[in-house]
Amino acid sequence: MIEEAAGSAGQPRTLTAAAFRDAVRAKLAYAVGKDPSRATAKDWSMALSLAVRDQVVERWFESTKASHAGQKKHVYYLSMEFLIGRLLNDAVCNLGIESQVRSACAELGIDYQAQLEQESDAALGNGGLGRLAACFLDSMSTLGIPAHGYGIRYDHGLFRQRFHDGWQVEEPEDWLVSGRAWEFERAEMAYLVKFGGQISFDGHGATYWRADETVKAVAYDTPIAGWRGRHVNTLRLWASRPVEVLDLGRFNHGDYMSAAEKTIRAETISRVLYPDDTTAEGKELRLKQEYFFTSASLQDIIRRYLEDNDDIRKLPDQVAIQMNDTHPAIAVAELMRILADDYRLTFPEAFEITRQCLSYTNHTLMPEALERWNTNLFRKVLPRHMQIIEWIDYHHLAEVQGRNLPVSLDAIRIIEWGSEIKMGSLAFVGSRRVNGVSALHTELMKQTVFKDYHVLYPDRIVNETNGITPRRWLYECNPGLRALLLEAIGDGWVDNLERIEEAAKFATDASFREKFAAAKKANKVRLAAEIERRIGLRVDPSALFDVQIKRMHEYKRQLLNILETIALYQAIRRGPGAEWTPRVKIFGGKAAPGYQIAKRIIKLANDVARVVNNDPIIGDRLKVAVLPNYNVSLAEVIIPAADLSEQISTAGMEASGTGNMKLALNGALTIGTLDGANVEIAERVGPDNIYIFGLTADDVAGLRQRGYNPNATIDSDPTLKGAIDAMVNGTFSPDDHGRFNEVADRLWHTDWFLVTADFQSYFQTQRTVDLDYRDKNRWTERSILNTTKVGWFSSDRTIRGYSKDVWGVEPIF
Ligand code: BZD
Repeated sequence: MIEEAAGSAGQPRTLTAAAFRDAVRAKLAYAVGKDPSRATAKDWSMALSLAVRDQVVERWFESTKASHAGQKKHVYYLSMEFLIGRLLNDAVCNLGIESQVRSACAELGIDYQAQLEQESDAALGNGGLGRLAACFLDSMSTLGIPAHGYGIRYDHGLFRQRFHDGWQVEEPEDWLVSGRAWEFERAEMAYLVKFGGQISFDGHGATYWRADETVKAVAYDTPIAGWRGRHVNTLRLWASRPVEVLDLGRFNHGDYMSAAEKTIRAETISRVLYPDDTTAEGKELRLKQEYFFTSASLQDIIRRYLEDNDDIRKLPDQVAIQMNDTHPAIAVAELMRILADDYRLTFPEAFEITRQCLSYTNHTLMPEALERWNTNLFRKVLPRHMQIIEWIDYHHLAEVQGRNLPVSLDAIRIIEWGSEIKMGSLAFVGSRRVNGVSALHTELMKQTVFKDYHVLYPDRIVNETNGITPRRWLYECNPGLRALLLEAIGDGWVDNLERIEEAAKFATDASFREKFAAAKKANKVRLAAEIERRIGLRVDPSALFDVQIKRMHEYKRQLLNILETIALYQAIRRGPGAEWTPRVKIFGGKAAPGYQIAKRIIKLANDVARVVNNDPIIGDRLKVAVLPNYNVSLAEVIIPAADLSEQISTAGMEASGTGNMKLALNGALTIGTLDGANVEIAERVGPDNIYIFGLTADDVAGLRQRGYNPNATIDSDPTLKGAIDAMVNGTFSPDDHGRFNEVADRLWHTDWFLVTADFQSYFQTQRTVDLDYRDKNRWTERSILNTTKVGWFSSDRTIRGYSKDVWGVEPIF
């Protein structure tokens, strides 16, 4: 038993280093089964994690009791993705036991940092959407909002990216292989989920669904501790299992393969995360995944509700369910099905209750990324839900027809032309609130994709600008800056990030500035070492570190950055003697495996890097580091080291962005378009501390409507033309001159993402950055102002917004 004094609520308990050291030893022996002399680094890391986990578990029990006793409304966050990353340091920091843990490690002769790196990343997400869900879990626990996150326990998270000759190669990710300290399997918490089959009615109001496939959803729980361990919520992930472990009959007949067939079929559902952040491939399986986790979660929510309540009609008093994008939008039909078929409510009653419980967050306006399901496929997999959606569509249209409003009925149909179900429409119609993720994005939702719905339900759309947890994205990943802030203003900012502004007054204080610059430099040295370790490239830590880290996508315009790199390279070659500001361009990001053009752009980045980095004329004036396998852990090393943050999407296309917030909080200045949350960042840091360039969302819409001709732009801009020409004349691909022809052709002919239209403005702005970076004092001052002015972008603020505007919930303390 660990010796500790029980603290009062909200107070960290005291845990001695010696007690913790003994606990780790005990875990190593009795849980891992190893003697210290034979233990590997992995074994120690497991023992350490298990000992820390014990500390979380006690608080977890208390939180569970408190949320039951408080009888407060509970939040259920349904998300196909939770990109939580590593958990050990997060738990240690949130519990406030870092010094004890570090001392214990020192006494045991193990290196804490090295232990942290043993843990594999839980990469159960593609990008921003999944990471947002993870930040929200941290904030809900920190604020004491009783909540569950519900998702899928994929055997394989997002693929591992390797470069082979500069091309992206995808390898399976296997985060579960070496055991996981943080989760608890709940074999008893299992629900049946059905697919396919027939629906019949008994003539007395009862409906029967005879499915032709049934699987079991088994729960795995991970406790999520908030700041100072004040409250611990649960992330419950579902694994898909067969209902019967084995077909013994077939097995006994020697038919081993088909005996295992059902198991394989069932387990396939939670096998992989779809590595696609635009369109879903493997359509049927994806639909099954969506229904699988939504159904299990709703069954679980209702079971929990009925533990303390007996009137199913009052479900909305206790339950707020958030749909993270449309991936769980089938919840609209599933909740109605449960209420109508299992609890015998009428459809109108069930629909009202459903609409009171559910809300929906939209993360994209791109038409190709809005989910649609073919009705034949849908009917085959979910026949009962198809009937319910037809009812909702009919009922909702009838409701509108009676109101004589200026909307076209075709635009608000959920089922389009009888052949496709628009999941955004289903989610909208079945929700209490629908939110966008930045002010601009929400405005555009009202004006574009949800224009007609907004006329019908003018109060339904609300904005909740995204946020990031300052625990992971400053306190944990940037110990140097953390220490400086603690010394200067105490720790109030960690759970009230707006208080970080108290340090703004030090922006002109020479000694603070020096320490701030030193912390940044140390982070750059750390990143430089990581770059060398990963790709063998040596970079100078005093150069400007210019960072673009995000999924590879045409609208995010990595190509604009690469073209600027080429143009800069050409300019340096033409005049190497001029005064250049040394720059390291750092790229990180994965492309969806089927997204050919994005993969070619990765190849281009690597080809440009190879030529630039090996050109003796260039030397340290310009280096290009394309880092493979960008993930949460790598982000934690890159972000604290960045000087310049590239947020250069085509205006109107990035819903919000959250990397922009993380980088600004860690003192990087943004170069960006007026897109997504950049707009709100610019308002807060002020025009002197950000580099805004290019077309606005209105300009983009206007230009596209008028018809843009990239030809004229390219011909009139020799810098741009020179860069595009170099791309196609073999400068970077001597082995295959035609490699980038298609990339160039798109720029010349359509340029949907307006790379060429924004190039000149971007290139010139970068040259201003070059000049500004030379004034180190002034740059540091502006960097400090970035860190101290973006406190509003804490996900705690975002969660307070959802609690008030969307869920109607209050903290339990
Ligand atoms: O969501 C992203 C947006 O592109 C960002 O602008 C925004 O900041 C974040 C959080 O709101 N969207 C995604 O990350 N989308 C996906 O990852 C995704 C995954 C599967 C299917 C479709 C989209």
